[in-house]
Amino acid sequence: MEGIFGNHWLFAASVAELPEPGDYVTVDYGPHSLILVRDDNGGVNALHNVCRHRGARVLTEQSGTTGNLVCGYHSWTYAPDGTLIHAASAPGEKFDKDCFALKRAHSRVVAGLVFICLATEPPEDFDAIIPTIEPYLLPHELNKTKVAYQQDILEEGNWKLVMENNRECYHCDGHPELACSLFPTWGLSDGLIPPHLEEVWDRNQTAEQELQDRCDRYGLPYRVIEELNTRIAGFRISRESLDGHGESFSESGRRLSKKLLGDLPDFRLGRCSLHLQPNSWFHMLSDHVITFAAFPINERQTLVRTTWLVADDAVEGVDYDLDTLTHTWKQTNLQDANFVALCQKGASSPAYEQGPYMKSEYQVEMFIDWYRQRMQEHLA
Ligand code: 3BY
Ligand code: FES
Repeated sequence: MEGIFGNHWLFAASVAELPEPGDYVTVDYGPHSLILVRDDNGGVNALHNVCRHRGARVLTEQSGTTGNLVCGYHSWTYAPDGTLIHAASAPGEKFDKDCFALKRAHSRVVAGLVFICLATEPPEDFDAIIPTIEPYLLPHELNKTKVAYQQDILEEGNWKLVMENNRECYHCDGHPELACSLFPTWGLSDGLIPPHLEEVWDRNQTAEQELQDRCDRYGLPYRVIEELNTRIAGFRISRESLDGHGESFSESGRRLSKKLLGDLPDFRLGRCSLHLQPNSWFHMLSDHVITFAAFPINERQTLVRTTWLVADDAVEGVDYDLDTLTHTWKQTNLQDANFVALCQKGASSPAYEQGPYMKSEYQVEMFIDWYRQRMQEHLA
């Protein structure tokens, strides 16, 4: 927790989860609890959810709207920027309210995604990746989206198992719903295609070429940029084709919401996917966005929060059906949660010995490398 979550920029939420001034969400990373509150200028304050009086949790709901933040124990009252503005029966001039503001964490918003950093001095390398990733993300205009649905799964596994599982599709035979649209050949390359996926691979190659032609026409970036183990803010970004109609994560690959996001010119834009170390991944489509965050609870449990965003003017029941919109990834997440729990159980056995990674698991290795390097630096 100290070496990774205490030192790096962490994904927390998207701006759609706190659209108006005063809107807040609370997020926990192990023992840390943070309040993210939207301020009047469109920024997001990140405050430690720990009362400066006797330490009570100040906000206990996962989300809501508030003017000031009032601790439920003795009513110490804080402004949305954390300043202490009221404490009853304070001991006269000896008590300086300015010394008891809620502690702040660093926060920043990148293309509508809210990140926090618990370190005193946040690593600067995050700045370096922003110009690279923003051109992929900005066309989806997350500031003009709303939350259609949020799913929390308490996974019975260490957060690293959650991330490892996300970084490969070697297990994608276990995702029948996802395999309709997300090519299960993801992570494979020519010469590594198992016989049962050869037909899918050919379709994948054709779809990829068509998508790239379309992106060239619209000026959308699609190239895979993979810096998963080289920088402090390790990432992978790309725009990749989807199977079938190539529009969205449905059985046929057709759109799941009738409203395009932002000013996107076409539904057939595949998925713009961002994988970020240490705790998040994102799929941005023409009709909706899905954000995924892993919040460690303890060494054996992780909360995985998945949020589906649609255009803010899309109407449920008219432009999208909630069950259909969320079906593929709800199922996929449950299947993944099961894989993670199985690994936690198996790897906890004294008989466990690490086996080799296969070629299509190279991104798991990159995650491990990233983790090992960061931990070595931290321990040094
Ligand atoms: O969601 C992801 O990004 C990864 C890649 C493909 C499957 N998987 C769960
Ligand atoms: Fe918050 Fe006392 S612990 S007011």
